[in-house]
Amino acid sequence: MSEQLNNGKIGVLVMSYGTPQSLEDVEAYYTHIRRGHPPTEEQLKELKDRYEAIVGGVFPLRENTNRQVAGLQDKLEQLAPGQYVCYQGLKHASPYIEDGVAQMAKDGIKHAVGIVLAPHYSVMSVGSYIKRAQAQAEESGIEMSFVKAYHLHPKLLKALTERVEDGLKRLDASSGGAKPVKVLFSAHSLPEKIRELGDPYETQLLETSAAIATRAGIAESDWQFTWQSAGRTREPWLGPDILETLERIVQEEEIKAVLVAPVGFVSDHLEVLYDLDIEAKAAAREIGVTLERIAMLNHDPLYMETLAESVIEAQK
Ligand code: FEC
Repeated sequence: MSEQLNNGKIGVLVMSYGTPQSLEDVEAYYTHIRRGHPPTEEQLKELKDRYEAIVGGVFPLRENTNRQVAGLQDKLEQLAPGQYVCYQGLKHASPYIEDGVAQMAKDGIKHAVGIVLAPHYSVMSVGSYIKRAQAQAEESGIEMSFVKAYHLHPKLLKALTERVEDGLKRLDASSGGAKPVKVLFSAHSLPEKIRELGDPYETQLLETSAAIATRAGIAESDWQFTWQSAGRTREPWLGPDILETLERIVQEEEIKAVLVAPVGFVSDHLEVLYDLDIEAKAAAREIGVTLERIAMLNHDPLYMETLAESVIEAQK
C-alpha cells in the first residue's frame, strides 16, 4: 500500500502463532520455536507425523489467521470507516512480527495498536509477542500501544457460551444421553515457573471458564479447568494435563461424557485438531467415555467484534 494511502491511518498489528507453509517447512518452523536449535530427527518426524495426521498437506492455522485479519479489517471499517489498516505479524513463521511492523513503517504509519489472536496474557505468550513488536516499533519510529488481554470481553464470552451450549447438545446426542457429564475448559500449558513471576495467565483462564459456566448454567461441580499440549522438556509444566484429568474423573467421579472447551485457543490448528480430536479422543475411547469438543471461534462475527472493540478501546 502506498504511503499516501495509509498516511494518517492507525496501523493494527494482528499477531498470531504462525504455522509452516508446507511439510518441507516444518523443520525451519520447529527450529524457530526452539530458538534456533534444530530438532533431532526423531522430534522432527514426530511433529511431521502429527501435522500429516490433521491436515493431509493443508495447514489450517494459516487460512484461519488470514480470515481473522480480513474479518477484523472489515469490522473496523464498519465501526470507524477509513481509520484503521491491519497488518499481520506471526511469532514463528513469515510474515514475522518484525516484518509486519516494518511494513507499517514503509507504508507511512506513525501510530499503531497491537493485538494477539489469543485472549489471555502470559509473559511467555502475549508478553513475548508484545516485546518483539515494541522493539521493532521503536526501531521503525512507530508509536505503539497494545491490547494485553480480552478474556472477559462480553462478546467473546457470548460466542464461547453459545459454543458450549451447542457442544453439550451434540454430546448428549453422540453419547446417547450418558450421564454424568463434565465440561473441561482447557488451554496450552506453560512451564510452572510462570507462577513465581505472578503471571496472570492461570487467573485469567479460570475467570473466562467460570464466566462461561455461569452463563451456560453449568454447576460448579460439573466443570473444571485442565491444561493441554505441555512441552516435552525436563522442566515441570502446569498440570494436570487433560489426559490425566480424563482418567481421574472417570475413576473418581464415574463421568461418562466430556465436553472439552479449549478457551485458550481461537482457531482450528494442531493443538486442537491433534491433541484433542485425535489424542484425547482416543484416550477417552479407551476408558469408555464419550468426548466432544466445542467448535473453535475462527472468524466468528462476535470474535471479530471483540477484537475490533478492543483495538478501538486501546487507542483511546
Ligand atoms: O497449527 C499450528 O501449526 C500451530 C499450532 C500451535 C499453536 C500454539 C500456541 C501456543 N503455544 C504456546 C506455548 C508453547 C511453548 C512451547 C511450544 C511449542 C510448540 C511446538 C509446536 C507448537 N507449539 Fe505452542 N502452539 C502451536 C504449536 N508452544 C508445534 C513445538 C513442538 C511441541 O512442543 O509440540 C515450547 C517451546 C518454547 O519454549 O517456546 C511454551 C502457547 C500458545 C497459545 C497462545 C498463542 O497462540 O500464542 C502459550 C496455536
